[in-house]
Amino acid sequence: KILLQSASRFPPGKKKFLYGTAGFRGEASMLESTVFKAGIMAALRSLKAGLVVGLMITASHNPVSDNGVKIADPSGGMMTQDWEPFADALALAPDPDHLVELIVQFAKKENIPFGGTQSAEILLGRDTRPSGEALLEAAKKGIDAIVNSVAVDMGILTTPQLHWVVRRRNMEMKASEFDYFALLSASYRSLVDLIPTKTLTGTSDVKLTVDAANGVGGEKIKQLSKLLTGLEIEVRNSGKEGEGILNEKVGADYVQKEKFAPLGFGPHDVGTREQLTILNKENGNESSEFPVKLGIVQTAYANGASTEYLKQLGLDVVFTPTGVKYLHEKALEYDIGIYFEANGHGTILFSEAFMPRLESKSAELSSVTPGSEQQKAVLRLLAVSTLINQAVGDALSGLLLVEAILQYLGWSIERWSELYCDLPSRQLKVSVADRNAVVTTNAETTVVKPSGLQELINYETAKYPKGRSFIRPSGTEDVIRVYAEASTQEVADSLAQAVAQHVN
Ligand code: NG1
Repeated sequence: KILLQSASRFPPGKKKFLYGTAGFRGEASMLESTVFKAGIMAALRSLKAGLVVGLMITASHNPVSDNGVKIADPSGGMMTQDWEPFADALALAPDPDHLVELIVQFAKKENIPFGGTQSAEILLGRDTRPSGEALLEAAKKGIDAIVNSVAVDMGILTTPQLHWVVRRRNMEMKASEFDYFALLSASYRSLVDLIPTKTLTGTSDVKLTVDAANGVGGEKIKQLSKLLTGLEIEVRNSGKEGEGILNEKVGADYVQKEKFAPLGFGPHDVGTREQLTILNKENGNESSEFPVKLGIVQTAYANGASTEYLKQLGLDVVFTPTGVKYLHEKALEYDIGIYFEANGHGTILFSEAFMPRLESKSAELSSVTPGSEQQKAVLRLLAVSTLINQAVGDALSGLLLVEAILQYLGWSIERWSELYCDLPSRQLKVSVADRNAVVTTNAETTVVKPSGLQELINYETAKYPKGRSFIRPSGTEDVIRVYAEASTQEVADSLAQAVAQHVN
């Protein structure tokens, strides 16, 4: 009855949303009913697991007028894909009666202790979008509509922070925002302290300039930097009043897709590219004495030159469709699984089986050969495992890791970016009536539907030296994305245009 009453206050909007690449996303003013339903979903997920789950209100790098909602599973990862069809069904429910019927059926099928004594706890986070507060209220109403569910408003957080807090709460470990920053800064310090000679910096502080895209990260990185020693961080596009608009000509996604430096950065600033291939070199040495199954997971958007470079290093590179949920799942198959999307989303996972091996090796070496290079290498890996956010990737922890590695190697950022040269590429978006008319396979590199379209793409691609091109429906915007890569920028642009014409 409570559910029916609440649901009638959140009638479905005109627009239909599906749980896409990273949850439900779209124009903020259309999302209220969907976010309410996501609140219900999150409560059911928590009831089923008997653990804490998270619900995040964000649209990441999308425009400020958009918003979105996604659920963090008890592990701290993305919501299990098994529940996505149910999420879609709820979102599409035409009226409160259908909604309640769907929930009751699903609870039965999934054995969810619905209406019993089992309780649910859902941690809510949101980014700085102005629409966030009202949408968070809608999520709370959804949670309140499920008996014995408690919503805990964590305030403004980054998505990776919320995922981390959920993971740690369920591990019964300290899990406040301060604990997160303290862990990152301590792990960073351990890594820097393990550097034999500081070839790059000498004794002076290292200075980093960060583009915070006028978003939630601006304030958070300032808080983190207060705990860091030996590293000075200047934040540009911090999100403060008057600094600029969220994601407008700023941010990693903008830099990667448009190939411009963010606003506020000029020709004298370096390091606007997201490139984490160096991590592979750091971890890539397999020794038969301590075998490590290491894998790199990429998507089709990874520059072809990065894939070639990784393969030349003898590393195992595999591909999945776009979206952290897919990359993460694949990376879990390795002792150390490294995954990054071309726009910077990603992290490193240390498997549950591998961590105890690493810890016992560390204990063994500290008694047998304390201070040896081998012991230090193991300590470094342990510090990496706590510095990197293993719930879901976090640019804040990623940049500290990169910084520590560059210092360890005595490399400048220029030296790093010279490791290999990206192939020229171009990304375009094409608006179509129904983006779901395009169906792909082979990690999104081959079009299955509409028939004949892949042949046209092949025909265009074959005309250009080193040409590679694919299309796919976006999971976060109402567009078909076109990607093209070729030997020169001009050629990559022409190939992208030619393929886009066929999509049109
Ligand atoms: P879609 O809209 O499905 O392409 C985009 C990004 C993803 C990921 C998600 C979630 C590209 C090509 N796609 O997904 O990498 O970041 O948004 O934020 O960059």
